[in-house]
Amino acid sequence: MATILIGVVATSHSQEFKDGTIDTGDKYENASLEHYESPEIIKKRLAWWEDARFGMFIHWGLYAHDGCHWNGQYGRSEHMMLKLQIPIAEYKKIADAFNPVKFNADEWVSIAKNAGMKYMVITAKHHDGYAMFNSPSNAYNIVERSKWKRDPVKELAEACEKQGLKFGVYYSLGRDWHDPNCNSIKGRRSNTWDYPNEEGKVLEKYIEGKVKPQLKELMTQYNPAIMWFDTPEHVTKTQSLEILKLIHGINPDCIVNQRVGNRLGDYAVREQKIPETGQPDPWESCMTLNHTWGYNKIDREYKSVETLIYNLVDIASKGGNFLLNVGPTGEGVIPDLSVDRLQRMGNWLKVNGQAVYGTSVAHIKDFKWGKTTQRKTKDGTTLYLTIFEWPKDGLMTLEENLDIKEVSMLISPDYPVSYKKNGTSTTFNLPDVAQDPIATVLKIKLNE
Ligand code: JFZ
Repeated sequence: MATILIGVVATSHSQEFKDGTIDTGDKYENASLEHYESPEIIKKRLAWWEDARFGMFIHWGLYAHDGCHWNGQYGRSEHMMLKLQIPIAEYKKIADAFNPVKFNADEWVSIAKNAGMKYMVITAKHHDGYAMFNSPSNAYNIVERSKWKRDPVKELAEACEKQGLKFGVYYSLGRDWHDPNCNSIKGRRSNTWDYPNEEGKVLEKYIEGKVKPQLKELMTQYNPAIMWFDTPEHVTKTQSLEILKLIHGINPDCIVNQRVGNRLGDYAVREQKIPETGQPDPWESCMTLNHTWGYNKIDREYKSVETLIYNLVDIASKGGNFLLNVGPTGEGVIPDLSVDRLQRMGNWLKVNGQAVYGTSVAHIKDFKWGKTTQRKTKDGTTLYLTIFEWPKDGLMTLEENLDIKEVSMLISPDYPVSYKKNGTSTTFNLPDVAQDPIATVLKIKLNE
């Protein structure tokens, strides 16, 4: 967990932001979470998750059918139904046609595993309200309403179990464009074209009639290790607490993210960005590979593998987790450009994963060549210095008086790295050029 504590900004009133969302906690970067349980319970629940560091987010739903297009119009993102104000009667036709014949759960899980990811979170229900799982309580679901009739959430849960990844589900809480009672942000984020009477909507009816039954199904059918909520918006604190208790009543080990609303949940979420420093709460940064969460056939601008590895190590150095998104196609295929990036991240992690998994924040003064992490065991502390900018002539001076037992590079463990102590600083003599074109990790075991 992050050990740096920074100023806590507490605001009790909810506030509306420019983009129309309502504050439910995660925009106040430095605000702390509240818990209904003891810190020990939460720490124990998060133990595997804090070691994992890297997970796969999957946005997959009807919007992927034609890559965020509908009837020749561009729907921009997984928000296509709202953006184009597609009537439910029309959107249902996508459901009828959805037929991801190439879907293979084991393949998706292998892609995640080869990338070095330790967990997976898939959209069980996004804002369009369509359940991508078998939902006996609500017929608007993939098993009932698609040619395909399979349950990808079940298949992925099983494949994760088989291949040793933790499995989680995403559930859109405060937005549901299929439910007549889900109101959101004065109509700007809800379905007002099918259900124009925004004032007549009763969120409670939606929570009781759809959310709770579906959460019970998700919990009992797939036993997820994580419930990843989104857009809590008008959900009250009482409702957030009821939802948490419903989940923990079925599985007390299930991790819940902050977007269960009202500053509750086990960990904080940062979206599409990395904070400047460590955070008071356990945290996760979720990010897209290109610009869109759901599969968008014209969005081909991808982050480079260098940027992605930098982001992962940067996040780890601040005590956080990286949840990196893929948007599979309507056929059920993770796009090649995504697989390529993930595979190369995995190759780097095979050599350098020690610097990421199970590490914590290290406090090295003025480390300007990259990012640092550390691992503390009963045998002492090991520092990992991930170098992205190679020091000139291979000479790297840390303003630290280090009591060193052993020092080596993970990529070339036999290369004799020498060092010289000079009062309060230590200078390492590294090769003239970087050993890894992306990042070279220097591992320093300290005497303690
Ligand atoms: C939400 C969704 O609307 C989006 O489609 C995607 O699923 C993403 C992971 O989550 O978008 C948000 C939610 C919260 C913020 C921004 C976008 N926020 O608090 O800044």
